[in-house]
Amino acid sequence: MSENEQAKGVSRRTVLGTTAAAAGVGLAGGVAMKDGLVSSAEAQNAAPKAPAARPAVQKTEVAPGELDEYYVFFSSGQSGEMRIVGLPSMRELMRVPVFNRCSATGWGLTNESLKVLTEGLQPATREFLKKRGGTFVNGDLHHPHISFTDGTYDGRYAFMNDKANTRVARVRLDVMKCDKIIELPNQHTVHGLRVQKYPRTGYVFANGEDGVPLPNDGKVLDDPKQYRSMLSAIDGDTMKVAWQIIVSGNLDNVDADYQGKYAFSTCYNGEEGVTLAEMTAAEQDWVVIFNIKRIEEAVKKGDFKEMNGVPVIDGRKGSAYTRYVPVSNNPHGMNTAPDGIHIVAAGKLSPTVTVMDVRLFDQLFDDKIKPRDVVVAEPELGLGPLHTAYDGKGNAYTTLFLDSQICKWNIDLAKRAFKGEKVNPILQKLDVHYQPGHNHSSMGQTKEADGKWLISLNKFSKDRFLNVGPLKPENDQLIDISGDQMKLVHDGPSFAEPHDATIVHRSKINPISIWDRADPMFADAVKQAKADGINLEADSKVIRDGNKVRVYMTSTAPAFGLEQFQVKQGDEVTVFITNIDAVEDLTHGFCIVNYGIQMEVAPMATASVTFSADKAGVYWYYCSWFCHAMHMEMKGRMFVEPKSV
Ligand code: CUK
Ligand code: CUA
Ligand code: CA
Repeated sequence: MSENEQAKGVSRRTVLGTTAAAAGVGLAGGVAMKDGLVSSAEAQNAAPKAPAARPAVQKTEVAPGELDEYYVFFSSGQSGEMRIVGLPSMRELMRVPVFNRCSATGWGLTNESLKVLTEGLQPATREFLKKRGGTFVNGDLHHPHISFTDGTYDGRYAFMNDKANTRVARVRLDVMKCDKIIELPNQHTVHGLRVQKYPRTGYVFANGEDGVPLPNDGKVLDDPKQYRSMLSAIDGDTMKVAWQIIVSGNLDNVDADYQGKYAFSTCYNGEEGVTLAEMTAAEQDWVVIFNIKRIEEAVKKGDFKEMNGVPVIDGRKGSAYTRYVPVSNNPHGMNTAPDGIHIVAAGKLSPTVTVMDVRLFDQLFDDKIKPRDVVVAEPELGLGPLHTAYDGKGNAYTTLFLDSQICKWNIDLAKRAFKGEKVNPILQKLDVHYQPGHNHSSMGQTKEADGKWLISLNKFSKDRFLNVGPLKPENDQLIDISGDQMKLVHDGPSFAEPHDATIVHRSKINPISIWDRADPMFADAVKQAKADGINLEADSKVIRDGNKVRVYMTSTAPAFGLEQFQVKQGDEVTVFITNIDAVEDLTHGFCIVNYGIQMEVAPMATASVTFSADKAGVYWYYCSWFCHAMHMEMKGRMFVEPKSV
């Protein structure tokens, strides 16, 4: 046994151990897993032997000064930010704070970011957060997805969910900053998130994973029969919830078709249970299909209940707006193939994935066929299938969490096998290290899938990196899929914890380098300055307005417009910094020592921060971005005059 196999064996035992414990309390899931073990081994034996590893055909090295070919928009899970990584180098290029707070940029501290973080909160949440600094400080960002026009990325926005506090955010790809965050009303957690691919985004679909009473005001507690889960459709242009639809069971992952007609979600809790034992008790759960046109008509004709300002439609079993396709117990991933025809739900507890043909959905909604008639293949791939990616050449790549493998299989062969032909759809299994969740192919979630690269987002890294203590990084592995066989080419550690990523060709993304002074991001600061008779790009001045003090200053390397300013203890102070260096990459920062103030001011941006000057004394402020040979000297003093007694 090689070291890797050993490690894999250990991890498999560990994870199966958990399941075995579940089986111990009498779970059908445990049985399914046992069956899966046997059949997975058979499937593996039946798979053709992989030929000897051929050399990588694609260059993975990006030499100094060279640029990557792809952007990867990575989630960071419970870190709450979005990360931008270059592919194939796998170099981390940027971190974009979204649901988290950021010490470097001042996200969560500046007025501009606080506006984004607070304006989309529900009134009750705003009240709840009053004693907690006004915003959530954590988030759990799982699914970053890029806006589409006509089936491919249009480079406008990235949308993403916060599983922790039921929010959906939008990042502008021209400046790589978050400009909108909304909290979804009526829903409890948002897990799966994907966007409408056609004709454009359009809708952002956000899955509610956990059911709660509606309204969730404490009148109903331990009565799960009254709990509801729902899908939200958010208008990506306005970032307002367009409608919500209540489902039977719950919702895990979601995707949309290439025709603009349907969205579909996996449900792992058809049992509507509240414990592990209950959630895995049944033989089957389902995929729920949403008929977008019918739902829009329902909203038009008033077939909904308005809750917290949002039309909420009843889409539970028997509804005209949904169909429920039974699949093996506790499915997870939901992925549309770039052929625009096939969608794949991954089995998780079942060693199978279920392939459906979206062209059959019209007939299903017209009740001309039965739900299971839309299933066109159900290949058995291995243990713990979670997510599927595509190469645009008819092949699919499914992560096998328990087997620690990527299974490459052919959709057409799987369909033929489903019809009874003696063919094996499995083309190759590749060991990954270890326990993959999502995987992603280059442009693979668009009709322009190019079949070049795959990344496997592995949950465990164990022995793959220098030991950094009990908390280990995850391991994002790069795989060359351009040839007949997958080839592992790079291990990349990442911190807690990417669930999902989107690989976008660089030709689709065109960020600017210098802020436009008319940018809405600092429109409020511009407005306030105007009211105070200040020209932000030229004036450095202190304006007193009762006990409110507004300090305006420019920053141009290596000096702030003010070398000192004076306020009174207890004043509410707002400092506006405008970086007037219209020079690419010449970012300044503004930090006030011992006052907990720090923010980024990129070229031609205005950033502002408001605080209460509660401590009297001398406080130096300094530029925190190394901007000039005299950067250390780019500083000044804030005098806080003590309150007279
Ligand atoms: S989920 Cu984490 S591995 Cu949130 Cu897309 Cu499947
Ligand atoms: Cu400005 Cu350092
Ligand atoms: Ca279940």
